[in-house]
Amino acid sequence: MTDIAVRTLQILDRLGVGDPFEPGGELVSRSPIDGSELGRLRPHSPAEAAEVIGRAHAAFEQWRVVPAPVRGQFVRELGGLLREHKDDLGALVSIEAGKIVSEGLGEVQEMIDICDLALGLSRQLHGLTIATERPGHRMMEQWHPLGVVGVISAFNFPVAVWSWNAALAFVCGDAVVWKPSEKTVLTALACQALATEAARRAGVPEGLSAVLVGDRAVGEVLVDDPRVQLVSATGSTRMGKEVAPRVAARLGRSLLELGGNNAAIIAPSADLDLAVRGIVFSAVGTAGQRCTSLRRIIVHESIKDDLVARLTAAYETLSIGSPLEASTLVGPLIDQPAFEAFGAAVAQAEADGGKLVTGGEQVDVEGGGFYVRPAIVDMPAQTDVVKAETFAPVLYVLTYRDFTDALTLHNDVAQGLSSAIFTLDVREAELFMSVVGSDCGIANVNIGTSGAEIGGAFGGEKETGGGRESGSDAWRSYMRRSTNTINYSTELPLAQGVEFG
Ligand code: UN1
Repeated sequence: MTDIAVRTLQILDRLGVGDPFEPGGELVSRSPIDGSELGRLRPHSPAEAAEVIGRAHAAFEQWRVVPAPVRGQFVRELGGLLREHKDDLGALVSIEAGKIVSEGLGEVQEMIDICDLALGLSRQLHGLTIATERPGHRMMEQWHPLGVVGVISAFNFPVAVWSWNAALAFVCGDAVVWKPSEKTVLTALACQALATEAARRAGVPEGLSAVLVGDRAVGEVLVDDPRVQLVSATGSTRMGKEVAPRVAARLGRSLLELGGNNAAIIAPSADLDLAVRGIVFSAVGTAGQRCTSLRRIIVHESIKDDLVARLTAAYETLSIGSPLEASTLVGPLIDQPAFEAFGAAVAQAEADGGKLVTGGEQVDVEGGGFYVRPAIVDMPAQTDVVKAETFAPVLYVLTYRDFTDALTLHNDVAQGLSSAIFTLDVREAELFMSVVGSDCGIANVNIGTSGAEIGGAFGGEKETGGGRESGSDAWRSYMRRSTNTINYSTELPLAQGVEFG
């Protein structure tokens, strides 16, 4: 057993998971830090998955009649347990997803934040009272619990994505069945152990929160089961294009958080010191494996050389290595296919006439794993490879002269998640956020594309899928609306002035 495997078992034990491994299990759990096997797990069969959904549905029927502020106590307990176990869960995220320590902890903090938000929300779920045209009548709306919410999540935010959905869903009166990425099952089991303990403390019906271990076959059960009212899926656009039509075929709802191809415009007036820091964090943080990672910069021709020189200098000082080392800024890619996609994207960009400015090569780190030096490629045009999302740290540089051309380049990709502009010109900033500016769900000024906080609605347009999670009014996706008209008069006036009899 490797040191990492031993440490993993100790963490799992402290988080209340125990030893989840079964020799001979079909699902292999690995750490990208050194590629080593942590253990094997037995996946759920499709029949078992259907039973889990059935139990969640039965739990929902009890949970929906619990008053929302009382439901809030469940997420209050969950938030407390996450605070208590933040270090262990953060370390497990580092071990299983390869995030540096600070980002592993940051991800758990994001879970704590959404629990706080959901707790407050449990006393604020509200509908409108709307003016009615009929005398002696009142019209209003109520928001009712929806049912079982199926959550499908990716490896790169192995715990936070579940919590954005689950914390809201629980206070909204729903049950949650979660199918995590098969690359990050251990962190999911850890969340489930904490949710189980929180549920015990808060007196929540058994089975309200459940995890399905397995690959696509198990995910398909969740997608196809009519008892799953909402499927919230985070992952690639390819996955979303498979999930959405299947859920739609049974007229279920889906909430999609798919690929991004996020860009930043760097205008001549930009504060370049600040821009460089914002760009580097967004482009190389999480080794470029966030859906919000910065993948394109569109820089004014007058400052391009200066900016690229500064970025190159910053890239060349990046410490790349084990994410468990305190000094590391760039950890490993998740696996070999991710590494191959990185190499292929850089090679294709060069074949398209791009000039590799820095990085692009593999970095040997003792013990193994797929580590790379983040790449910057200066592109003559926005070619197909630039328009595709490569889930790795490749940053393409594009140049503009007129601001309108920058906006056109910016929006000329299929994805629409996050975006940024670095400028001190208020007209450019406002234009960028206006209807004719960025077509993304997130448009930032003088900060990078990644690292959104949970108070805002999170999600994007076009091939990003249109869903919104986390803050603002995203909770509405997890409830159903009932419009009620009440007549407290002795007459029966009909709407639209209709006379009948
Ligand atoms: C993702 O990569 O799936 O804004 C989500 C951010 C994080 C969420 C990323 N709060 O970068």
